[in-house]
Amino acid sequence: MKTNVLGYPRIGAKRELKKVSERYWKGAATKTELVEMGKQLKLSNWRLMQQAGIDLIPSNDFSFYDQVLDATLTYGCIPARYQKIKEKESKLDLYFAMARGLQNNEFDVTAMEMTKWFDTNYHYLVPEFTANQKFELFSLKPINEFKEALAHNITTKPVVLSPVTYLLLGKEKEEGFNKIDLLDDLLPVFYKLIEGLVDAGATHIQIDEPCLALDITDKDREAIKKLYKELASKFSSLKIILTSYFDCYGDNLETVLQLPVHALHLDLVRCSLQLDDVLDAANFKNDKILSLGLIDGRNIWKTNFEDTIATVKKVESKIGIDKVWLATSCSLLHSPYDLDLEQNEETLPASVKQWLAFAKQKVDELVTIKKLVTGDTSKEVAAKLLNNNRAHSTKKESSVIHNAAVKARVSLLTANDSERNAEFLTRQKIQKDQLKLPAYPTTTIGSFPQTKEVRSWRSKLKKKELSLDAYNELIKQEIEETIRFQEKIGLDVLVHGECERNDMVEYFGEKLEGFAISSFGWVQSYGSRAVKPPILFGDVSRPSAITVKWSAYAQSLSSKFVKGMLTGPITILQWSFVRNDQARSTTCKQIALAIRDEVVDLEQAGIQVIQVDEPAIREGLPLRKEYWSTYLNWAVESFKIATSGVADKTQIHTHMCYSEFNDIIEHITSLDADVITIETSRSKMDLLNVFVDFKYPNEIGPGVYDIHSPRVPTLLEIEELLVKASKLLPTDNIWVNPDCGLKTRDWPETKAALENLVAAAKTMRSKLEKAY
Ligand code: 39S
Ligand code: ZN
Repeated sequence: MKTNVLGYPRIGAKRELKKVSERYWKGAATKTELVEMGKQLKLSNWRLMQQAGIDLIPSNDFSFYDQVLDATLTYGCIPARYQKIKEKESKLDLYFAMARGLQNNEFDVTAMEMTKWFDTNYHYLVPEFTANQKFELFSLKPINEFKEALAHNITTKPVVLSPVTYLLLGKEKEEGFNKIDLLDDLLPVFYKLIEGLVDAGATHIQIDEPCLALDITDKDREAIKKLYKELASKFSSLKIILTSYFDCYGDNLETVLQLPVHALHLDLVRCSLQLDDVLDAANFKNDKILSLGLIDGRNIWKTNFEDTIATVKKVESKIGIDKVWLATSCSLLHSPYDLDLEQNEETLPASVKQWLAFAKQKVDELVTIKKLVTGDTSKEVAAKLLNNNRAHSTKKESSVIHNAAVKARVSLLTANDSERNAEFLTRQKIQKDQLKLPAYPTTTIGSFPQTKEVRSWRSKLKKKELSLDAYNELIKQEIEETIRFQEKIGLDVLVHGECERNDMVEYFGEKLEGFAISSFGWVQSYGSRAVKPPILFGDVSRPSAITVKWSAYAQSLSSKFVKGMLTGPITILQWSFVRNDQARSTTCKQIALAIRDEVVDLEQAGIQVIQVDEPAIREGLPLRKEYWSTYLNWAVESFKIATSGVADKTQIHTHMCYSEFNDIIEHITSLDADVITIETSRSKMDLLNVFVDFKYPNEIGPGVYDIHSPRVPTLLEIEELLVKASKLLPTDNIWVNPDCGLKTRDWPETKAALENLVAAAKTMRSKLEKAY
């Protein structure tokens, strides 16, 4: 029986890679320093797994930015706009130009598009294909990393992204071809890569094929059959580990079981039922090893040893111990590094910590379970089992988890609790009378630039170098400046700027009951950016108001309306580490009730416009369509629970990013927010069409400038977008706002862009006046 780790986190236990990358991009660190940091991080991961006794240690799971972008370089699929950079710059600088765009005296190119990696909070860079796409083995990273480990006497298992999944994750940039038809051109390059790995001494290769967790077409399945058949005939002694994760093989199982691979990996955390499907399948010939993904790579709970041992024994009795591997469910990329670093009892008490395992602890779990299954009778291993049992038995009854009042409140919810009093058209009239905003009202999405200075106050507060009073005073000043700034440039609905928040989810986790907060539990979000998801371990409630003080203060400064800003229940659920001992729908409703109380308190404090953000609603969708409606029903209900406690005159806004709304527009509509702001500027308003076609009845703020780029949009560009929107939507329903929050931007570009935004809205208004 082997232990198999699918991938390891790579940003460094204390985000070392972030720090050196950002310095390198600014010109403050050398390429050598950056590359050396990469080497150190890889080596320390390999050593850790080797010393723990892991049998299959991954390589090529490291990345300076993103593993899909790495594959783009490996397969030489460089979009034409980077051709000049490719000729003149190093591969690493070309790579960063593709990841981040490049603007200097010589070059001006945009970055590749980013999107969510399956249903995770990780973003990958989307490959771009043209009809005549050419491929070449351009970067030898997988081979070099294998050799790098070998030089330290560590034989690794290279992890490569399958050419089929690679194509399916990419985007056709021209009409008239199907990306999967590019496979014939890509395969020779892929085989050359595999040959290079085999020549370097690789015996096992993990081929990641996560498209097998999605609904794919027969044509895609044929492509997969062809790939593995050819691989087996070309590399007969190579041991291929076919790896998919995040969901069941489902409809693809029959295909998968025919493939001539050495081992088949099963994500048994996300889909435990598929184990029996595989063992009972008519075409399961017991010719493959099963890699049992029983250690959760996406969450931070300790594995239940007893349950895991029982599963392994069951499989063993059917197919024999030599056919069973024990594995992480997916790459540990989505886990934080090391629980041992957590020493802050106040934010992460021992009572909760005893239930947790981060990446390093998960490696130890794998090895321990292997020992337990293979008859290790040492005292040390027996003690670990005892501890594990104890931790799990305390969980069922623990008073820090279970709160009867919260459970009762959820069970007493009625349909009434998720409906506003009047329907939208009535509310709209009341709100127009109440708010008296001009046509094309302007607003922002909520956050203003989070400067280094603001972050340093929080860092000093944590280190007790700044008192809470002094910190609050600084926050108040920052809010006042933000309000004055917005008044000066003439925005209509203001925001307080959210400078008091480290993150839109972690901040609420810190204030709600039922959450714990780690100190170093960082997980890569994209490139050098990371998030620290709060740990939702117990029933959720709100001990006291969270944002009211700041919003009320901001409102007291201005005669204009200040919008209250909250994160919605679905997004808090989706971007936290969530308990696995109760249905997510129940947990989501608990959060919804806490947010509802906050919404009501904001209204009580005189806030008339309240935004409840739900950027994660789409990525929460199950990977397979058959489960969508169940999810959407409780997600929509949760949002409505959170937002329906207010009077009709109170205007509820929501905001969503990653706006592919085509297939969920009906549910977006049923959220019944008075105003929705969405990301549309990159697509030049194309994303609006779905709202238009569906005759979306409520008000919309289609984003008119791309905040993910420092570039300042011109007045004319914004006006053009608004003219386009005004032809598609009733004037009464249009808002004017940026694409998303401004927290990653700097002040100068923010000011310039918002000035143009306000000017464009004014131009639109004057056109209206002329028309009447
Ligand atoms: N998921 C979540 N949870 N939140 C989101 O906003 C998003 N947005 C999308 C999708 N998923 C999300 C992703 N976008 C960042 C920006 C955009 C993102 C995701 C992450 C981001 O900038 N993250 C920061 C980073 O990687 C960390 C944010 C944070 O928690 O740098 N900041 C802390 C704060 O403001 C500071 C943490 C820190 O770096 O308090 N402290 C320094 C340290 O510990 C000291 C600070 C200093 O003195 O400068 O060394
Ligand atoms: Zn957004």
